[in-house]
Amino acid sequence: MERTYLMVKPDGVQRNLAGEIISRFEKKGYKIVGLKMFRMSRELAEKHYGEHAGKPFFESLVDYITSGPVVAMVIEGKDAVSAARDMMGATNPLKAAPGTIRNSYGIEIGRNVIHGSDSPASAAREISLFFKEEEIIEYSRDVDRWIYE
Ligand code: IDP
Ligand code: MG
Repeated sequence: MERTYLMVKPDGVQRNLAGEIISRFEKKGYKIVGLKMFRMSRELAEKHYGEHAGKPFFESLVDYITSGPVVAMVIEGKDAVSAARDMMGATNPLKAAPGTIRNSYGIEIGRNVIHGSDSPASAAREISLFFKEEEIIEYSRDVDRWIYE
């Protein structure tokens, strides 16, 4: 079992898509083990997107991600990192495969509705950046035997 960090970005929250997006991961069968809403500070945003520092879109990316509240979650399940990336679709919503979250709800790369960790290492880093240990809830679900064989 693997965990990944997902975040409905400020445009997704403003457009009332948070519930819809959370629901996709719930319905697939992933277990939500952390969930909260907060507004990111510039300091945290610059840390989170550190790999993009210096790129032409960096300042507007930080403006965007700090422009309003985000809904952050940690989900757990088989191959959660890569499966969630597939469910999100390509970074540019116009290039994202039909049916993916970014294809369904976005048009522009700078308003692409959701963030998801791109590797298990990024997931570990991002989960610890945004969640305290006690905010991650360990629990079992009876339904798991109907999701996993
Ligand atoms: P990802 O979110 O699919 O992992 P990254 O390349 O890590 O994509 O970029 C992080 C975020 O930065 C993207 O989700 C998007 O919001 C923004 N971004 C990436 N490339 C561009 C660009 O060329 N113009 C504007 N924003 C961009
Ligand atoms: Mg990325």
